[in-house]
Amino acid sequence: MSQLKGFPKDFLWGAATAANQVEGAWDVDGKGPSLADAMVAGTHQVPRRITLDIDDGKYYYPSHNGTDFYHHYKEDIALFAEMGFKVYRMSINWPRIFPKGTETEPNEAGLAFYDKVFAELKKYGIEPLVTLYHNEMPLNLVTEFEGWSDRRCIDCFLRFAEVLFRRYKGVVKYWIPFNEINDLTTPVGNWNHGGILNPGTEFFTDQADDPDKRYAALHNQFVASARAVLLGREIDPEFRFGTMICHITVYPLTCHPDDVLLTQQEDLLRNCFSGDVQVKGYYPYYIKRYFERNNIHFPILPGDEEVLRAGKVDFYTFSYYMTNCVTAQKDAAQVSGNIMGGAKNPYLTATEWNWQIDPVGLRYTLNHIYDRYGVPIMITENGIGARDTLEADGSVHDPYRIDYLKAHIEQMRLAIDDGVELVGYTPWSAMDLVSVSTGEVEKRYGFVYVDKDNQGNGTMKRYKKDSFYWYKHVIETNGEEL
Ligand code: BGP
Repeated sequence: MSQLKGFPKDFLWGAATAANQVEGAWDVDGKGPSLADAMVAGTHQVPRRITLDIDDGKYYYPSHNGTDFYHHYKEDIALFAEMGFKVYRMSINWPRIFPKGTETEPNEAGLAFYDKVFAELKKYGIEPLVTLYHNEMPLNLVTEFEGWSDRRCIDCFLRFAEVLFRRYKGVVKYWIPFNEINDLTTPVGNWNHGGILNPGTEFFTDQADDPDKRYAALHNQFVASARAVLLGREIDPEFRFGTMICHITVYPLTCHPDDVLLTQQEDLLRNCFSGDVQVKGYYPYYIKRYFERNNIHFPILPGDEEVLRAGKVDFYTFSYYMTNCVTAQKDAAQVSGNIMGGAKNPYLTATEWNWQIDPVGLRYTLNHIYDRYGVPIMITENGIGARDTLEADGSVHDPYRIDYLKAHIEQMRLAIDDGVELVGYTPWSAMDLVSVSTGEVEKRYGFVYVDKDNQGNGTMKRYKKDSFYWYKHVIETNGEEL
């Protein structure tokens, strides 16, 4: 591949996590509960229960101790540095800073934790990429306000953002206001993206839906994001903001025009709409018709559209795990996905959790996105959830993870050669953590193995997987040797 252009010299190699999935320490140093702390453990077969009254005696809640980054951050960041990370994507746990979300003064002990994390990253020259909202809404805002469907959340969020912007000016440059903001285009997004628990919802995978409320929540997040961008730029003109889209690229299952048309509609609604609002700054024509046809109504207040236009983001980021097919046929075999499944692609294999593996689809997606927006792109999540075995000598052999990442990085390189402005890559995940959809730790994603099982047993000791050494070499050679 040496005749290809190759990765730019300053390419941001690193990896990602989210606070609620790694930190643990859910009630330590003044932290309040987040909605993630109200999700009971599950598995691929057993759905995660949501309990507003957290009852540790009755249920096991995996985020309560996560993989204990809170007490291991020094050791963990040293491991990230050993791999040669240039960037670390992390989120800030909102209720660590505002335990209920409605306070006017932040919790100093919570901020002190992130001061230490950023100082540690700085020590190794690792650039932080900070997500402000990654499923960490204070639980109080869920019960008091019905989550993001209530506009008052916007001001609560802006107070949180302002505290961080002022404190970490000159420390953090890259911000992502909302993780996978398009998850609210699906009913499964109600709970952890919207903080909405409709009557009748017991389980994460099977939620009662009220589209008016759900799209009101999404609108409020668009406004909150745009206002955060405007405020951030006022505080520090050096700040750069990105959208973050859960990009589930879709193909027509057949070339029947009905399948092709359905695929286009699905792509516009799930993948394009939210990015269009955040990068282009307005609601696109097709979504307005979608709302009319489906009788969806929610308030857009005077001034909102101006704010969306003014508070556009600077760069585009997305998660990429799989692609799915779309068809008008009713009996097509199905596969799973993080926010939605789809029809099975006969040319692809899938993971144990039935997520289809499609590296070439990543090149296709990168070209599609760059053509649409023409702004710098980062892939902020990409990886494989798999069962790993810790050997007696402390080694972990994970050739399937190396194969998955290698195949995707090859396609990134081809996309760069196509002319796409890809500036960074933070695969999921830096270290083992709690899976969102199933609550398992044994659905492992990390380069670093953490000794903890699905029931919370284990020493929390860290071990370097084979993929750790492999990725270190990839970074050392700037993607030349995979
Ligand atoms: C994305 C989320 C991540 C992460 C990932 C893997 O949708 O942004 O937080 O968890 O999916 O999914 P899961 O944890 O369900 O395996």
